[in-house]
Amino acid sequence: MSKNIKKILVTGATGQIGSELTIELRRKYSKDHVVAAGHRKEPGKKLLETGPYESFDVADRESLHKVIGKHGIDTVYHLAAVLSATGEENPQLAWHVNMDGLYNVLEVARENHLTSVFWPSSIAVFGPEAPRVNTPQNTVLIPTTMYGITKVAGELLCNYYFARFGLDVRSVRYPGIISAETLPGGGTTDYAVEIFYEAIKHKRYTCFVREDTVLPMMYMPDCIKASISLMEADATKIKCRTSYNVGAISFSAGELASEIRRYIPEFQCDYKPDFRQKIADSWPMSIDDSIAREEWDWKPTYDLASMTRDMIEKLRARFAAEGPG
Ligand code: AKB
Repeated sequence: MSKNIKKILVTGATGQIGSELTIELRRKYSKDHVVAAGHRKEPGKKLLETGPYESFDVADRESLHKVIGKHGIDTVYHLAAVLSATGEENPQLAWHVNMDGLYNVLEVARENHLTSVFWPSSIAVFGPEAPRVNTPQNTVLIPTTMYGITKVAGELLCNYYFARFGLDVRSVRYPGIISAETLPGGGTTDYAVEIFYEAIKHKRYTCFVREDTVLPMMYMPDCIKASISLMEADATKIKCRTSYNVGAISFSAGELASEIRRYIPEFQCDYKPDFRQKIADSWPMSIDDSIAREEWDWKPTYDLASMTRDMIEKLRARFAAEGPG
């Protein structure tokens, strides 16, 4: 455990990333020092049994303020957000949750002199005008989704709070995250997780993007590593206060299906693109993360083969333990 034990609040702790990040932070810093927070979704047993849990809406500043005071929080991982596909179905909700939530976290952090804030941005900050291959850290940011717009505005807000108030806000642009614990909800990259569940359970999947759709992805252990190692890096190394590109793996939906077929040869995947195809087509296919690698030693561990092997092993073990149904 580190010398200065942090008191951490994780918002969005019932979500895909929050549920695993909370457990890892509890393992690393002691379970009583990491408060999980959720709102709409019921917390799982593991989250409730391993440490404190609070239920509140982060868009309600008073509740956030109270929780920060009650637990003596000094660090916030602010993950609560509406993702890209839900954001296109309900842009007003995306703006409200993503912008009011972030603004509240930054304001409460400023007022209470918190030590640091982590907030994830996304590859959704890039739009069709940015180069799609090896997309650079600094390029034109004109996203065409409400989610992407909230992420660009959020990056600028974080940069402002650092420059104007000295708040230590740090951020990475998450690609699609693949994981075996909690399903994602409402994202464009969700197919890359659903495909595993369906391949194992039913040996069939209908993918909502075209077979040749290539997007940047990352396996959960690398996502957790990126988030925590950025937060633990010496402040002098962090030159970017908007958000860092972090790359890991890029593959097409068809390549993922073929990799899964190495373990489930009878797996059949067909493709019926819906409104999410347009979102995917506006995003990068691969990411240039050389600045994160240089400044705070970012390096992913998993490639397509090792991620697929691990996902299949984990899900098979979980489904076997859960039994039929
Ligand atoms: C989404 O698909 O909306 C997210 C993201 C890439 O930020 N997974």
